[in-house]
This record gives sequence, structure tokens and C-alpha cells, in this order.
Amino acid sequence: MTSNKKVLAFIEETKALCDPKEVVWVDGSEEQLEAFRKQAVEEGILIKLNQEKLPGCYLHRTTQNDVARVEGRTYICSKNKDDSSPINNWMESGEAYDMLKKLFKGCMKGRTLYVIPYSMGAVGSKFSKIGIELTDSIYVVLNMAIMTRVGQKVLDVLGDGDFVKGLHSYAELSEEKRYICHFPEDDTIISINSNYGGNVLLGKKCFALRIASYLGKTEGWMAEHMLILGVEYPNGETKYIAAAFPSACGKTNLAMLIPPEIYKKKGYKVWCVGDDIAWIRVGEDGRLYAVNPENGFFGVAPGTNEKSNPNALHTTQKGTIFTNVAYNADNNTVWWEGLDKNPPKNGIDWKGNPWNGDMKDADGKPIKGAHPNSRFTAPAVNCPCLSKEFENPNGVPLSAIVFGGRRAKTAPLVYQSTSWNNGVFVGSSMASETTAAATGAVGVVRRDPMAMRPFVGYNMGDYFTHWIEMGKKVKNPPKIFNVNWFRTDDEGHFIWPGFGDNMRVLDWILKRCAGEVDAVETPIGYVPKAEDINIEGLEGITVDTIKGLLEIDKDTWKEEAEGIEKFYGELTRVPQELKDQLANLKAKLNA
Ligand code: GTP
Ligand code: SPV
Ligand code: MN
Repeated sequence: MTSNKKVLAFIEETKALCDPKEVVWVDGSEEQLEAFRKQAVEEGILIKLNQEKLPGCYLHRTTQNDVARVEGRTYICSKNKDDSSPINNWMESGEAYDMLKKLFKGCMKGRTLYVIPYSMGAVGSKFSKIGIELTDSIYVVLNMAIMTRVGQKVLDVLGDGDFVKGLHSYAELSEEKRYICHFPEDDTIISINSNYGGNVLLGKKCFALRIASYLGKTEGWMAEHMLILGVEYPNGETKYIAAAFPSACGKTNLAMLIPPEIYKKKGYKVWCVGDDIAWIRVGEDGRLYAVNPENGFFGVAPGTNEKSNPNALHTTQKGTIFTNVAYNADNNTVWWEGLDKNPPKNGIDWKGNPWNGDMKDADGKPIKGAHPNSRFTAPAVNCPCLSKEFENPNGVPLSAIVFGGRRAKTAPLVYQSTSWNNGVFVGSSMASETTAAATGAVGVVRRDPMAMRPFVGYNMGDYFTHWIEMGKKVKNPPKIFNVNWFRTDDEGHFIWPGFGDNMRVLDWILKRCAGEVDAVETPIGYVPKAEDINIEGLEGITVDTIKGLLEIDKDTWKEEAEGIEKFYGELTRVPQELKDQLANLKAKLNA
């Protein structure tokens, strides 16, 4: 498969340490993948679903203690502690290698070691990066084959070159011995005792964000937790937007948005370039260009339906692996909360227990059929709104960068920053309510700078400085905005309809970028005039509703500024530019 000595040495070392019974190279051919699927079904790892309704689709259930990213057990390992962040877990590299070696010793006895050569980004593009993941999990192999470009073609491009090393074993799936360790200084990722998503599909958060953010800092580009979408105008011109929202805060939904009727009628279309990760560089024309390094979507299943996200639903109808959703034994299909009003009568929940859609636990609470963080792994090519620029190695030029999170109060529907550095400040001070995408409490507000808190591979203060430095390199920087789809009324209901109607906010954002609409200056930035948000055809929303959604309460924002100051105090190396921005915000709020 390859004569790359570093790849061969990596495999030999791993064989000696983990003691697998055999080594199998993933060549990327459909025949081999089909054989893997068959084997996974025989071993009870996958359930083959109804091939008429869901061709090529399978269901997998994880163990119950392994259903989300584990931030508490995710480490950045480096020589010096301050090259990580006080808000991330750190281990000294040498110590981490020693600990991991003990855990990996003999862990693959009797198992197959799979070698997955994969490319993040189009194979052979000068901006793409190559990884080799060694794993004992056939589930990881089949998911990586959807999420990334895998196989011989990647080795051919790699030649004698360098790559990011990834070593994974599900070992004993022990929670106490679960570790996801990153060594940015060595281009290495080591993961053990999990078999779930972001913990084990090492090309995704581990490489494309944690390792890549460090590479970006060193090489002068950016790896960001952002969707990328294109808005096509009736005249055929397309403008691109990248948006960073924390996990389970609406990236996949926004990326695949279908415009409301009034926009569709005029000829507006939205195209998806990516739903989770953007690698961003300065183009020759002085603009920022973004590519999506992934090849598939690892999306949240619950809440996905024909109305909220028909494009995502359509994307999952073939060649998809569902993880931890409910099973319908009557027709051999899958179901999740929010899919439709017809849960299976004769079903099995994500834990593997009989389930009929109407069951309560000992406390009288409804038992869910699907885990709240259940997901689909679906090929990008299935997506009806996939951008024709998806494979473009140079990426798409960004008109706007958007930050956002889940805030029941505080953040208005949308506002624009006043400059690049002010936009970096807005991103750095983002906060959002936690979700089921990571283990731990749900609904707690925490600071999540640029939606990267769990994903920066180095010191957060240095990461902010890198953003400021990048701003100096772009002649025509994108404008930076913040959105919040999640403001609630007194009863806790979302006020803004969201989903497709978010197009109305994107419309304002792009008009601002083109200098076509005015705005109101406030202490936090530029807010729309309420009548400039198009509400034509929206039931139950008036200009007054929009006024409410755009309201900025000074006292709440004074508290917010305190919160930002406290957060900066928890970090090290926060650049002076951002401290100045904070002082400026406080002065304006007190004026
Ligand atoms: P990750 O894949 O974990 O990074 O999540 P994501 O950011 O892609 O979030 P996703 O689009 O999967 O949405 C997560 C949850 O938010 C789902 O339950 C959606 O139904 C809900 N959601 C998404 N967009 C909106 C919106 O505009 N309004 C409201 N109210 N909910 C939304
Ligand atoms: C996220 O949590 O942001 C995800 C899922 O996209 S995972 O791949 O598990 O990180
Ligand atoms: Mn997503």
C-alpha cells in the first residue's frame, strides 16, 4: 500500500504495543467497505435497516456510558503548561505518553488493527492535510469512510510525506480509563476507551480543529468550528458566510437552510459547503477563503424533520449510519424525537430496551427512544443543497463571519461588530447554554469563545492574538456579526421561528456587507432597525416582536461585561487589544 517509512514504523510500533492478531489496510474500495459492513452486521455492531426505504443504511448502539464527547477527559499535551489553557485539561507530553502506553499494552489482543489513510480536504489539494488513523474499531472505519476521503489514493498523494498520527482503541470502553489526548507539538492524537463520535473519529474535532488550529497558528491560517454556506441571489451571484455556533446550537440546520417562500419565489437559494468545520486562508485578492475539510455530516438526529431541515433528512436516506436513535421493528427503520408524530409501536430504544413511544420512567418522566445526542453519519454527496464549490480546493470567499449561541436573554437576534478587532472581541466573549453534545450538565451558560472552547489546541489567549494577526493580513476582511435564535418569552418558548426563517437575518447581514442598509449604533455594535428585518409572510411576528428581539438591556449587558472580565481573568496571555475592547464596551454602557 505504501513504502512511507514513517507510516510503516508507526504500524510496527503499534503492533508491538497493542498486540493485534492481524493488520488490515483500508483501501477505500466499495468492495472492501461492503465486506466490512457485512462483518459488522455479523458481529452485531451494525443492524442492517430496510434496504428499500433506507438503502445502504445501518443502525449502531453504543454502550450507555459512551454517548458524547468527554471534555473532562480530553487533554492538550505539551511540554509547557501555558501552551495549553487554564480552561482546558493539560498533561505534560512525556507523562501522557507513559500513561497511555500502559493503557494500550496488549489492548488489541485477538482483534484486527485497521489502518485508515485519510485526507482532510480534497485529495491532493495543496491545502489538504493527511492523517493515518490506526484503530481496532470497525465502526470507526465505516464512519471515517463517510466523514473523510480514505484509502489508497490518499497514500499515493502522501508519498514519503508527513502525516498526523492517530491511534485509537476502544479497549474496555472503561469510563475511568477514557482519554482523548492531543500532542500538537508532535502531530499526534491518542484516544482510548471510547467508541463515540468526536472522541474517536480522529479526523474531525481532534485533527481538523485541535491539531489544525495549532498548525494554523504556526503556518498563518485558521481552523474554525464553523459551517460555510452560500446565498445565491436571483441574478445568480453567490455570497458566502461562515458561522461558528457551539455544539448542538444550529450549524447543520443553518448550513442546509431552505429559504422561506417569499425568498424562494424571488429566486434565492442557499447552498451548503460545510456544516461543522472551516479551514480558512488569505487568498491572493486579500479576502478570506474557506474550505470544508470533511466529506460527510455527523449531525444531531433529534429535531431533524421534514419541516425543520428537509435537506438533512433527505441526506440521511441512503448510505447512512445512525447511532443511538430508536429502532422500529415493524418496518426495520429508525425514529427519533421530533421526526414525526408516529413513534414506533413496536420499537427498541437507544439502550436496546423494548419501547413503544409512550413509556415513563420510575419518576414519571417520558423515556426517550433516541438519545438527545443521537446522530447520523451521512455522505456529503447525498445533500440536495450541496454547493458546487464543495470540492473547490481554493475554497469560497467569505463576505461575513457570524458568531452565535444559545442565550435565553441578553444577546439580540443579530448585531454587527464595529471593526475586525471588535468582532474578535465579540467572538472571544461569546457565551452559550451547554447541550447534550458533551457529557455533563445541560442548559448552563458558559463562555465558549468562537465556539472553540473545547477545540483549541493551544493557549486561548494566543488563539485570540492569532485572530487579531490574521485581521492585519486581510485587505478585505469579512464583516463580523453575532446572532441568537434562542431568545425565549416568559413561558420559556423561543420567540424567533428560526430554521428556514433565519434567512431573513442572513439577508440583513449580507445587505450590511454590501452597504445597502442602515443600522442603529448601540454600546455593543450595530443593530438593525426593526423594520429592516423582512417579516413578510411570517405569522405571529410583528415589528414589535422584532423590536423586542433586538432590545439591548443596559443592566444585563453591564453584568455581561463583568462576566467577560471574569472570564478573561481565568485565561492567560489575553491580548491588550481585547482588554481595550472590553474597557471600551464598559465605557459605552456607563455613558
Ligand atoms: P453539532 O453537530 O453538535 O456541532 O451541532 P449543530 O451546531 O450542527 O446543531 P444542529 O443544527 O444539529 O441543531 C441542534 C439543535 O438545535 C437541534 O435540536 C435543532 O432542532 C435546534 N435548532 C437548530 N436551529 C435552530 C433554530 O433556528 N431555532 C431553534 N429554536 N432551534 C434550532
Ligand atoms: C460536536 O459535539 O460538536 C459534534 C459531535 O459535532 S462530535 O463529533 O462528537 O464532536
Ligand atoms: Mn452539526
